[in-house]
Amino acid sequence: SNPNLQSRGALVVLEGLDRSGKSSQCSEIVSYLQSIGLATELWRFPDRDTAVGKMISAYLSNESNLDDHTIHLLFSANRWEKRDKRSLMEEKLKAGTTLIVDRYSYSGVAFSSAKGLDFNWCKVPETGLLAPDIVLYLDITPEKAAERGGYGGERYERLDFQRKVREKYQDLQDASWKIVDACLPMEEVQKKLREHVLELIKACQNGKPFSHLWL
Ligand code: NYM
Ligand code: MG
Repeated sequence: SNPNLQSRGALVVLEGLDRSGKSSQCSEIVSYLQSIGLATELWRFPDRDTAVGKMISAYLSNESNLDDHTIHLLFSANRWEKRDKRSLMEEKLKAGTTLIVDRYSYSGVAFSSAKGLDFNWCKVPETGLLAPDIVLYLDITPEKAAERGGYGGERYERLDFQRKVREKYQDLQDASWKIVDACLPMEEVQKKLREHVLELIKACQNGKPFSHLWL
C-alpha cells in the first residue's frame, strides 16, 4: 500500500507573540476536538519538564545567563529530544492522534533572530523536524498584547523586543500559515481556528503526506 495515503492525525501549530492568547486557544481546541470524539493531545514548546527544558526555564526566569547561540540550540534540542530514539510525534500522528502544539520552530527562529542572530543560521538546527500541516498565527500588535494585563517577569516580555519578534514572524510566513486576528472577540477567534483545524483533519484522514522543515 502507498504509505502516503495512510490516514493520520494533523500536526497543528499555534504561534504568536506573548499574550496573544495561544495557550487559552490551544486548550480550547483540544477540548473541542476531544468532545467530538477526535483523538487529540496538547503539546507545547518549550517543554519545561525535560532536562533541557529545565535549563531553558532557568534562562527564561533570569536564574541563569547563556550565550544567545547556546540558548537557541537548547530550544531546538528541546524539540529534537522529543524524538527520543524514535519520532514520538510521528508515531502519534500515524496512530491517528491530532497534536495541537503551542509554539514550535517558528518561535525558535523569531525570538533568536530578533536578538540579532542570523536568520538563516537560526533555521538550520530545525531542519529535518516534522513540518506542521498548518500554522495558526494569532496576530496582535505588541501594544495590544501588553494591554492584556501586561507581561509577566520572563525574559523577552518587553514591548520593544516583541516588536522585533513580530517582524521576524512576518518573514517566516509560508503557504501553511493562516493569520487570525487575535483581537477579535474570543469566540470568533475560536470559531475561525476550529474551522481551519476541522478542514485540515479531514485532509489528514484522507492521507495528506508528511513534510519536513524547511519546506
Ligand atoms: N521561545 C519559545 C523561544 O525563544 N524559542 C523557542 O524555540 C520557543 C519554543 O520562550 N517568550 C520563547 C518564547 C516565549 C518563551 O514560551 C516562553 P511560553 O510559550 O511563554 O511558555
Ligand atoms: Mg510567555
